[in-house]
Amino acid sequence: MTGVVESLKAELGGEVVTTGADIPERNLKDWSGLPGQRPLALVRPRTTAEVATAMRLCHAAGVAVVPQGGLTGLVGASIAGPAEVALSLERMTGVEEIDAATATMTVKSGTPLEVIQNAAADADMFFALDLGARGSCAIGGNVSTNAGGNRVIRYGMTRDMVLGLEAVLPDGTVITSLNKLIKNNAGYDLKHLFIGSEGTLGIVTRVVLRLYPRPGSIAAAFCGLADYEAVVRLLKAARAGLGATLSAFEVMWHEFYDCMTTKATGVRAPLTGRHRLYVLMEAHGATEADGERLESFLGTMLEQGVIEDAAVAHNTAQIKAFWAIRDAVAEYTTMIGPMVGFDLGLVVNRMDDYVQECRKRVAARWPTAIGHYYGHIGDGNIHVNVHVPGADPQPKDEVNDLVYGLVREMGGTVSAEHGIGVTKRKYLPYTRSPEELALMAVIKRAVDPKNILNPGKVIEA
Ligand code: LAC
Ligand code: ZN
Repeated sequence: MTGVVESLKAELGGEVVTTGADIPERNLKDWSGLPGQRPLALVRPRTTAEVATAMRLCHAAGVAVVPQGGLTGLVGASIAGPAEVALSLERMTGVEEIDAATATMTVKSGTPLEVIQNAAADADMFFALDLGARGSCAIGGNVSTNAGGNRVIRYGMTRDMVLGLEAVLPDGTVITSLNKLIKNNAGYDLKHLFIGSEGTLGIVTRVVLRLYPRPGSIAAAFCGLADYEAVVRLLKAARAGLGATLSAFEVMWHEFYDCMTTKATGVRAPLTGRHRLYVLMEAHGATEADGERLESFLGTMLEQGVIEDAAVAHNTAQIKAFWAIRDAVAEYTTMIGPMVGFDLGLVVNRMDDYVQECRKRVAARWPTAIGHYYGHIGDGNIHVNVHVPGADPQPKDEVNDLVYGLVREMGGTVSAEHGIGVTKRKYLPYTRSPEELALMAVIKRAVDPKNILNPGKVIEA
C-alpha cells in the first residue's frame, strides 16, 4: 500500500498527493455525523488527466479510492477509511462555457453550486438546482447523489438538469460524453450510470448543465391549514391553478413550525395564528402577471375554505424570510440536541397516515421524544427528525428500525434525495427488491470488477 502512495507521488507530485498530518481535517469527514477517518493519502488532482492517472495507479495496486466533492453529504458516502485513498475534486473548479443558444453551461465538477447559480444569473439565465448546502456543496457531488432540494416539483432532480458529463472509470478510462442535446437516443444513455450512483461507478469530472431563462417573477405564499386533507386539496388546486409556475410545495407539520419560530431561532412567524399544518408555496413565472396570479389563487383557496390563512411575499427579502423557517434546520443540534434524521419518500396521499403512525410509535417507545415532520411534500418526500432527550448517544439503530420499518410497511423509499452511502445500506432492501439489488450488483461488478471505487457504499458488490 505504501507502494501506491509512492507511485502516486512520483507521477502526480507532492503538491497533489498528501499524507498523514498534512491531510486537512475537512477531508476526514462529511456532514453525516459519522466519525472522521484519516485516509492513506489525499489526492487533489487539477485535471481530468490527473484523476485518470490516480485511478490507473490505484487500480493496478488494488487500492480503494473514495471520491470527495464539497463533503456536505449526509450518508457517509465520501468518508475514506485508513486503507483507502481520498480523491478530492476541490481543485477542479470553474465554468468552462456558457452556451446561450442551447441554454447550457459546462463546468468542472468541483465547482460549488452557488458559484454555478451566480454564473447563470450573470449570464441572465437560471440554474434551477437549489438546496441548503448551496455555498459548500460541489456540482460533482450533486450529480453523484442526484441531489433533490427545494424546486424539484418544477425542474426535477439533478438528473433532469444534466445533459452530458465526463467521468473517469475505476481503471482510469476517461468517458467524455459532454452531450448538449436534449434529445439523444443513440444507444444507452451512459450518464445515468454516474448520476445518483454515489461515486461507486465513476468519478465525475465535468458536467454539461441545462439552464432555464431567468424567472420574470417569483412569488411565495405561507399558508396555514386545518388538516392534511386540505393540504392535498391545495396541492391539486395549485397544480391546476398555477400550472407549470408552481416551483415549490413545502409542508410543515405544526411541531416543526412551532419549534422553528421560537425566539431561539430568531425567525419571525409569517402567520399570527396557529394551525395544524403549514405550506410554503413558491411560483416562478414568466411575467409579473404570473406573480399576481398567486394572490388571486390564494383568495379562491380562502373562499373555498381550503386554507385558514395566508401571507404572500413578492420581493426577495420577504421570500427569503419565509424560507428562513426551513433553513433554520441548520441550527437544529444547537437548539434541540442531536437528532436522527431521515429523507423518506411516500405517495402524497399516505403522508399524514405515516406521520400519525410514526408519532404514535415513537411516543410509545420514548414518551419524551421530540419528532419533527416537514419536507418537499409536492415531490412525495418527507423529512423526519427524532430526538430522544437525555439519550447520549441517541438510540440511532432503534430509531432507524422504527422509522424505516414503517416506511417498508407503507411501500415508501428509505431515501428520496440524500442517497444510501453507508448509513442506510442495511435498509436498502426495504425499498428495492432482491432482483433490483442483484441487477445493481451486476452493474457494479461490470464497471468495477476489482471493487476499488467507493467500495462498501450503496451496495455490496
Ligand atoms: C432539506 C435537506 C436536508 O430539505 O434535504 O432540508
Ligand atoms: Zn430535503
